[in-house]
Amino acid sequence: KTSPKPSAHVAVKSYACQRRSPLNHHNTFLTEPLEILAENAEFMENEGRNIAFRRSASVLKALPRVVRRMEDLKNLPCLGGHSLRVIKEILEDGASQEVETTKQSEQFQAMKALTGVFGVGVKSADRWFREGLRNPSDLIRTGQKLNHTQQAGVRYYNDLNKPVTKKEAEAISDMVGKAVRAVLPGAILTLTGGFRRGKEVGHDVDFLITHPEEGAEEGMMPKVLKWLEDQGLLLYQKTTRNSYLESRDGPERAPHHMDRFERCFSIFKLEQTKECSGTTAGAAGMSEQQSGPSWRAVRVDLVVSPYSQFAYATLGWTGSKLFERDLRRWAGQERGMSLSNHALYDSKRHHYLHASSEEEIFTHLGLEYIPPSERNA
Ligand code: DGT
Ligand code: MG
Repeated sequence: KTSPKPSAHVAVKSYACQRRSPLNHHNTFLTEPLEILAENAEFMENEGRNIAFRRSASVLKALPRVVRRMEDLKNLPCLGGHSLRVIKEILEDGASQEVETTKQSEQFQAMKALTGVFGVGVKSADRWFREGLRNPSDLIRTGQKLNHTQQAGVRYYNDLNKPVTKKEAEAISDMVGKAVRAVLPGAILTLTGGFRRGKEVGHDVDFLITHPEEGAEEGMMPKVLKWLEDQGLLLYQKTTRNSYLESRDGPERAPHHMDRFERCFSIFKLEQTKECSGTTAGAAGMSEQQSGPSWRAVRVDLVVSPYSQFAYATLGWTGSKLFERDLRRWAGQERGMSLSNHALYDSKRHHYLHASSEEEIFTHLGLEYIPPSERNA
């Protein structure tokens, strides 16, 4: 037997789904710079580098105390040479040159501003950047061809880049709850995403809808949307159809990250109380948002799931993104299973594993249960 590790060194597991990652941790001064580099790698479409920096940051989030010396990082998984150099520089000089240069770079700033438009991905943003465009006003000024989503994204740019508070999420939850119960009594609405993990603010509000009677949920999305529309609560909506049932290959064949639930990307019109309404004057060229400070636009995602898949859908939509990614990786690499937002498939025994709660899914995967508030990997 080997002697136990000195108590100064904490053991941290290598998959994010094996760790507890609280919302508030001790090493923000290191994780934020690493996440800047991750984001920049994302803008460069360097997925390997993006994930490497995200993993490094995530490991530091799970530590029970502040990192003060490089010594403190001994035996920790997922910390590559590049991340270690960045951490060392921050510990020694208070900042990393590479991170500071990245933050100041015209490309990083432009990519951040352009991908900050709802409906704009890295590819379009990069093309526009290379054409000399730097921000959403440039898109309008130069008359770029925008799809409906991007038009809404530009129109509500300021509001959609303002963090959504928990209070606002609760107000929207009340509205959606009313809509859901009005069109289908007995339907269940769950708040997912970052707010379910205990975040105080978010970039959107995520919901999952189901009904205990299997099949009753079918066709409810258009009805919910019509109800909301009739109340004047929707500024924008785009529904993508559930293609799970029609799919010829089962979920085990579908790309892991792919989700086939009926889903609606929407923008809500949220009435504001006097004290929370700041100025909502649009940026140059985005003048349609002049209805005064009485309301704001909020991004809302709605997903409808059959009851039989509800546990998997809940787990899949609660995040964080890295936690989800590692759950799927764990399932595949360590268990020979395939996990999606719909189901868990045992590839060795050739069958699906039923689950009616998230706890059961963790058990199927041979993982200790991690509550949503500790999935902030
Ligand atoms: P934020 O930025 O405050 O809204 O933070 P989150 O964690 O709520 O992030 P969000 O809203 O982008 O996504 C919530 C979770 O939903 C995320 O952790 C994974 C899942 N998710 C988001 N988009 C997709 C998607 O297109 N397909 C699938 N399968 N899952 C998704
Ligand atoms: Mg969210």
